[in-house]
Amino acid sequence: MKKKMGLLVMAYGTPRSEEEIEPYYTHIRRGRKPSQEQLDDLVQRYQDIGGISPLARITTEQAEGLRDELNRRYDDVEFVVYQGLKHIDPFIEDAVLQMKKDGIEEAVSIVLAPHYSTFSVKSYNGRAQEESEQIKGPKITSVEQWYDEPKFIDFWARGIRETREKMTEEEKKHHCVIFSAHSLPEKILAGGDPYPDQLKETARLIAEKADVENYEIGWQSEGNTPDPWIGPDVQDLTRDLNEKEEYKAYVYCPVGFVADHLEVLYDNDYECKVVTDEVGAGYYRPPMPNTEKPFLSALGDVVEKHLQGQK
Ligand code: FEC
Repeated sequence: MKKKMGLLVMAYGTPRSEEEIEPYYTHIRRGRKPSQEQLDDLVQRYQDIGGISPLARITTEQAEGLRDELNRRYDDVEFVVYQGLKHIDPFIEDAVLQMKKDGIEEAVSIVLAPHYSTFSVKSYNGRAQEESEQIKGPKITSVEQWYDEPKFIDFWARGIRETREKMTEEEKKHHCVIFSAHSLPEKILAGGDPYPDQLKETARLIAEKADVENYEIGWQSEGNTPDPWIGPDVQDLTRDLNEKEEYKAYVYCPVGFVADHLEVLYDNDYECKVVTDEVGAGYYRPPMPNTEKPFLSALGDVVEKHLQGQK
């Protein structure tokens, strides 16, 4: 008989209806309700990308796709998938509890975000471990990072090459690729957080693989708080580059994310496009990993290496 193993796939989560926006936003703000103005602004951004985010559907499909990928690879193990979300149900704790109820004794967890930070991946993994300790639940081992996974790098490199094919001859000669991840408060840097260096390494590997001539690192989607956030912000960066270099096009690669969602569809496709229109340059963004087979295969490699003790 096959051994059953829990596959805990953790992700940010998104409201599934307009009514869920307020509780979701309150959870992101650690229980502080947003003001009416902040809420209206967020509701408007969701409306601008079509009402709600496609993230809920994509996360489910990614989790199921990874389960299927792993079940194809292992003859002696049956992976049973559980989705655990950071800011909406099913929360990470709900998923761990469900595994326990289902009699799962051993599980592997992965966060659908490539770069490790104390602010993000550490908190996902910490919540899963804490819940499992409290309920004497399944023994969970966690993947911590996968920013340099070869098939993940190949995915973006291919996207950039294909994007270049769509450019005019002038754009092909004078363009800049901007690799980005979600900004975080600058205070994480004081503790030596590896997040910025991991983003740099992802960018270096992709740029090398795709023969990118000019590239920069930027940060995006910073929160609405008084703290200083890691910069440069991708919009400011574009304006600065335009003054210095006069690129004819910019290729935005939000490699810190893995799906089409608000932070990409609004912050890149709308906000960055406003800037490229303003400076008269072309706007390009290669497709996100979503449920593309090579990406699911990259995640499969990550979990397999982790189970072999290599990651
Ligand atoms: O619904 C969707 O389509 C978008 C979902 C979404 C993803 C996402 C990813 C990350 N965030 C990270 C950190 C922060 C910090 C704050 C913060 C605020 C928001 C707000 C929304 C939101 N985030 Fe998010 N993030 C997504 C959505 N995020 C909505 C609130 C409104 C706004 O500021 O725009 C600031 C919290 C505070 O106020 O104190 C910090 C990080 C990631 C990438 C890693 C991951 O996926 O976990 C880091 C997707």
